[in-house]
Amino acid sequence: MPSPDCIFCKIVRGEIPSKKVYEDEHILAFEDLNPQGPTHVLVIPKKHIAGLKEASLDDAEVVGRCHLAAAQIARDRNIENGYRTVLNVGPQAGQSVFHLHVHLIGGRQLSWPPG
Ligand code: DGP
Repeated sequence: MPSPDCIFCKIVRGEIPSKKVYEDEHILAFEDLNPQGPTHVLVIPKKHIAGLKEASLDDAEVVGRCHLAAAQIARDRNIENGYRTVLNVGPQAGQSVFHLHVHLIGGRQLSWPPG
C-alpha cells in the first residue's frame, strides 16, 4: 500500500524532487540528501515497506533487487575496491525514514565497526 505521508513514497511519485540514479519497475535509486561519502545513494523498493523488520517473504525479491542495484551502481562508479550497503533498522540504529532503503556508501576509506 502506498503511504500518503511517506517522503520516499512522495519521491517515487515525483512529488518531491530527487537526483535519480537508477529506476525500473520495482525500485528507485537516488542520491542521499545528506551524503556521508563521495558516493551515497539510497536504493528503495517502489512498494512501501516500512523497514527490514516489516518485510515479509513476499518482499524477498525486491529486497534482493535493491542490493543488486546497489552493486551495479558501485560497479558503474568504479568503487568496487570497497563500499558498504547498510540498512538502518529501527530508531536506535538511526533509521529516520520508515520506508525500507539500502544505503550505498563508498568512494572513501570506511572504518569498522560503524558507530
Ligand atoms: P536512515 O537514517 O537510515 O533512515 O536514512 C535516511 C536517509 O534519507 C538519510 O541519509 C537522509 C536521507 N533523506 C531524508 N530525506 C530525504 C529527501 O527528501 N531526499 C533525499 N534525497 N534523501 C533524503
